[in-house]
Amino acid sequence: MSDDDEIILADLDDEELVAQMFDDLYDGLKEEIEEGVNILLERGWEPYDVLTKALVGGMTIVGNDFRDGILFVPEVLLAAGAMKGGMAILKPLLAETGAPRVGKMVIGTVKGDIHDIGKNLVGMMMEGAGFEVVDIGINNAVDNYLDTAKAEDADIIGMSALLTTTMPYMKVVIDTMVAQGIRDDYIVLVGGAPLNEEFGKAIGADAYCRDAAVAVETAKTWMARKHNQMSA
Ligand code: B12
Repeated sequence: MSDDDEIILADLDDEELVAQMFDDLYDGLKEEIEEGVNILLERGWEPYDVLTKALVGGMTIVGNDFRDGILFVPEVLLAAGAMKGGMAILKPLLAETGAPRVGKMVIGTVKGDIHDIGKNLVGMMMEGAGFEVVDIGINNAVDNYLDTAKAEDADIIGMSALLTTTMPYMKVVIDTMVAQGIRDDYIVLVGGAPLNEEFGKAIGADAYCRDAAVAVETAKTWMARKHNQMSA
């Protein structure tokens, strides 16, 4: 095919379209990603499937090539921008479940770290599951977490870190909570690609969650425990 031949996304079948969306995400083509998301939704795809199969799937490829030195920061930023375009369309749909408010979460990326896609995804999924989410953005110092959690009367503090150099900051936040005698006032959930279960335990978090779906399930379980404790 010559470069002049436009690919008509709507003419592709689902499998071809998702493959094309992987390419478009890789190339940072925001409008094409938004169009692809809309087409899949029109074809009856669940918003969650569009998110995980088309967008997160595409971002995984970007992540691998970034790791291997094939892609660089400017390209990854463009890909992230395209991903966010698609996520913006899905956000209201994921939040539209009409579920009763089951708890409140303050979520943010830790100090020194500006990665926010995973955090945003967790926030969206939590909202979709009926949680109220207060997003404090990126690069958060301990006071941002604790002041907001107090002001908002939150149940859960969620911390995200994507760098091995920033993940230890989660312990700073938890240690500060212990020092202030407020550790048990909140459920602390942590996540981000370089973390694991062991790290979560070592720093004193309540749970490490490998992805947004696990975050929702874990948050629900811990909220149920909290309610049981209160009524006991
Ligand atoms: C996109 C990206 C960027 C973008 C970020 C854009 C943005 N708005 O977020 C840009 C280009 C800015 C960037 C910059 C950098 N990046 Co970067 N980046 C990535 C990349 C490719 C993808 C991350 C991502 O969005 N993944 C998709 C989301 C959906 O997944 P996720 O974040 O893991 O989130 C899921 C789970 O982890 C979990 N989760 C996440 N957070 C939370 C929070 C809670 C509370 C819970 C419960 C769950 C949870 O649920 C999420 C959804 O399922 C990763 C590669 C990778 N494999 O992760 C590198 C990566 C994280 N980056 C890396 C590096 C080195 C950098 C830079 C230092 C590069 C540089 N030389 O400047 C800078 C750092 C800037 C800074 N100070 O933060 C390295 C880190 C290596 C390390 N050992 O620390 C990685 C691993 C790439 C690599 N292999 O080299 N990056």
